[in-house]
Amino acid sequence: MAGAASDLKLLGVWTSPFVIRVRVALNLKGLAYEYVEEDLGNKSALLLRSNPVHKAVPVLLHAGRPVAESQVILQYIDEAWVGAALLPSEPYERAAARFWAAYVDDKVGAAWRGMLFACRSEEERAAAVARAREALATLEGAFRDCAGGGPFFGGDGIGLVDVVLGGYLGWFGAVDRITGRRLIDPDTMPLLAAWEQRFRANDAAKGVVPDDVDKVLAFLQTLLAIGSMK
Ligand SMILES: N[C@@H](CCC(=O)N[C@@H](CS)C(=O)NCC(=O)O)C(=O)O
Repeated sequence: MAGAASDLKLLGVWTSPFVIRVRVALNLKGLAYEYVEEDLGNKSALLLRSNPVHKAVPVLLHAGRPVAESQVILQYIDEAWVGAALLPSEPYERAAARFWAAYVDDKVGAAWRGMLFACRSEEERAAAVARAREALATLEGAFRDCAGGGPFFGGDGIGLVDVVLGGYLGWFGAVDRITGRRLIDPDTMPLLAAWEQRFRANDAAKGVVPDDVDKVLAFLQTLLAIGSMK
């Protein structure tokens, strides 16, 4: 163990997919931490000092030392503390999990920005939604291979790919409301739809993955007003 959990502070924003994944991982490890909600329109001195390169959340401070970039933080948590492992122990399986986690942020993450923050018209939003659906359909196939018959990408337990994708679920609900159609459509993506239910119901995700669509949509307006997440 690298240090006491009471040494942990997380700078975040409650809707951020990147923050949510870290919170789920901390919960999975059973680590207590102080959560500090940031205002992206008025970033704290601690955030600016802790992540001077990107000035973005999440930042995990461990005994005062900052770790930035959510996927780096996730791997740090996995290496620094025992408990439920996010990454498999077998090198090939670790590589596969890292591949799909990177894919989620490359494809789903880019589409997420396009669907909600960077679209200047409904046509642009629709194009981003189509890109998100395409990426999710690919992940439906990946789930079969990664899960090996288990309930999660990580197999029997929640793993790296689960927390990385799971962080976006609150926003998917908002997109569903805006477009009037499910992004993770149970008819075309039955494995992912069932996975979503299991992920949301897990104790580590409860209270962390937003489920109040109205509240998320109201927060979207705040973020758009300050020009965040472009
Ligand atoms: N690649 C980063 C992305 C982090 C990111 O984009 N965070 C957003 C919140 S969702 C942020 O803090 N943006 C700063 C801003 O909008 O000024 C990660 O994985 O941690």
